Amino acid sequence: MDLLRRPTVLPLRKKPKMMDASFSFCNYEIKFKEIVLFLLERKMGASRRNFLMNLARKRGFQIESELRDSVTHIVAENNSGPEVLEWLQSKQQSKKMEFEILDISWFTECMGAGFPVEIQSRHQLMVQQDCSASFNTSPSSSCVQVSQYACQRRTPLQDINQIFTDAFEILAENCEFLGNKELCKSFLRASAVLKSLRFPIATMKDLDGLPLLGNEMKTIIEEILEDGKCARVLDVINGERYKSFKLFTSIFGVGLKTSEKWFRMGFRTLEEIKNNPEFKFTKMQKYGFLHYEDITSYISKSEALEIYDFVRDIILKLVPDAVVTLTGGFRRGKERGHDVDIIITCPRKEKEKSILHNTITILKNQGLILFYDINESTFVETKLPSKKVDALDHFQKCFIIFKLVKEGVGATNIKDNEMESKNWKAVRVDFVITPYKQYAYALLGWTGSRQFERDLRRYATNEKKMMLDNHGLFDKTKNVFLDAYTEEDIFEHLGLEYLEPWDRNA
Ligand code: DCT
Ligand code: MG
Repeated sequence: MDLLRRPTVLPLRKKPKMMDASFSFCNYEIKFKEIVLFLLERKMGASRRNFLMNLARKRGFQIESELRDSVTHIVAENNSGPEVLEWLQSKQQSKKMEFEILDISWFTECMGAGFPVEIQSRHQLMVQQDCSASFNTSPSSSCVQVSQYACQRRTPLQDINQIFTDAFEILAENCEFLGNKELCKSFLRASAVLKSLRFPIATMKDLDGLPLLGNEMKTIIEEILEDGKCARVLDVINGERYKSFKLFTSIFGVGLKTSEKWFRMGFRTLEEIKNNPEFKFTKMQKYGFLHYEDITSYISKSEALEIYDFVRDIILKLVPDAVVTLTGGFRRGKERGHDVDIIITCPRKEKEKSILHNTITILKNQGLILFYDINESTFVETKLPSKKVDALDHFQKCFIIFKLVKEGVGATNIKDNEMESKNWKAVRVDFVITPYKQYAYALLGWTGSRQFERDLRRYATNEKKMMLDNHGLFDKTKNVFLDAYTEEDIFEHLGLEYLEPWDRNA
């Protein structure tokens, strides 16, 4: 890990020449007027600090020996973000706290380049956020306050602990492929805790007070801190079973059961399966193979918005007061996704019922549907919410492979069988249609993330004696369903502070 390694660019001098900071400052031309550096002496030592300060000045950087208001960049060595904050807290004489808190690796790269290099997340010990707020909380107490439930933590998109969370998610996925649900859950919960942190884990001490990180998780984190990788994760990703399951489940319409069957039959590649005359594929799988390349490539936010705008216009012409919302990952602020999730309702009772079939007919007539599968509603209003955290909802929905024409949706006349000279892309789109009364619950459920939803349901059950799913919230103490017309209403029923969709990226 960069954070732990001593920089190799700058050698340690045994006896650096001690210099008066202000004197040497005057001797060199200031090339970079917008930034003022401050090197933290803690764990760096006075002599090394002096040497580095002098070097920076020679390179045209402004550098302060004291922490003054003019400082824009604080650089620390072998310190974690919380440790720097702790030190800053002890020096609270400075009111202005709008600086970057960076690892020495950024400084050494600047010295090597001879100019201030772009700050990347790997350089940041603390992400620039409301620094004064973090400043008021001691690092250890802020750790203790991390809730075990994602619905009580803010989890923005930027994940500064990705090196660990990626490892946990691979291990979770592997457990899912092996049918080990409990361990899968543990890895996902641990990953979600780390995703919510606003500082990178740099030492094992940074884990103090964090929930859901058992010994198994800590061993993995320690190994990554030491080696930058984890042997167990590498074994998984190179393993036959994981590779095959990843491949098979990437086909539209193929789940764990089918993957298990194919794996047991000895298949390892898509070609072996696709060309096997003995196999009977579902219609969904056939289209999954046909559009495999497109479907497994990412959808950009602009592509998602293009489809959403196009579909919404059609629906609003049919039912002017319909409510059409882009949900899923894109609503949480993601720039890329694997599908486009659209949720539809209408305040006029039962008016939503005609929307799906009419919209599909229009899209089909325009040649924009490559495949679709409608699941009719099996929703019963009086039914209690499901106890299973991963239960699917009963709303009417449609799984579509949409033909997104690259010059703009619907801009040209599209005929079938245009597989060559392709000016379009097959995109997975899901429509969900809900009665107005259940819309807020469905929107909350479909906004995700999946882990956020799981924790929300777990919180409702364990902490509130309530049952939550995509259809509603049932208060077991009062024996009533709680009405909600906005997501804010639901958070309020649960006694939770409202979290915006972009803070639900657990
Ligand atoms: N969801 C649900 N019921 C389903 C499928 C999904 O309640 N049958 C919820 C969980 C998350 C959300 O809807 C969106 O699901 P995905 O599209 O799978 O995830 P995403 O967060 O949108 O991410 P991606 O970019 O991979 O689509
Ligand atoms: Mg999605």
